[in-house]
Amino acid sequence: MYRKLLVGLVLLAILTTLLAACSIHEAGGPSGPTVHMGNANFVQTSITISKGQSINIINDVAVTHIITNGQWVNGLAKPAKESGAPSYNKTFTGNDSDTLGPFTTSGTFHYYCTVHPGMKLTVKVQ
Ligand SMILES: [Cu+2]
Repeated sequence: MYRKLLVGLVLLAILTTLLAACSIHEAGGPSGPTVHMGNANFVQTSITISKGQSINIINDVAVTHIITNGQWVNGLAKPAKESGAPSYNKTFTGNDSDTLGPFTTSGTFHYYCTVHPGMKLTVKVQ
């Protein structure tokens, strides 16, 4: 009986410590290049980064975005993966974030949202 209680308390203590560590990390915000998404758009449509960097993709709204390699051309979805582009296929479900990269090859790479026509991001790596 007391043993179970003790185990429970220890587990609770560990959980609390982990949660506290996580919240401290989030309070600092993501470091490095960051791109935000709105209701049907990337807030900034292009970003220039250095070789080896990754991009924090942050979904600021309660909207689903499916981001993958390719772009919109004249209203048509054109899936395509440039040579050297990190493969990406992520479903954002709302108010969430993810990391795109790292980009290890210099060049210009395109990503788009399959849900929202015209929603695309150009990544320039130098
Ligand atoms: Cu979208």
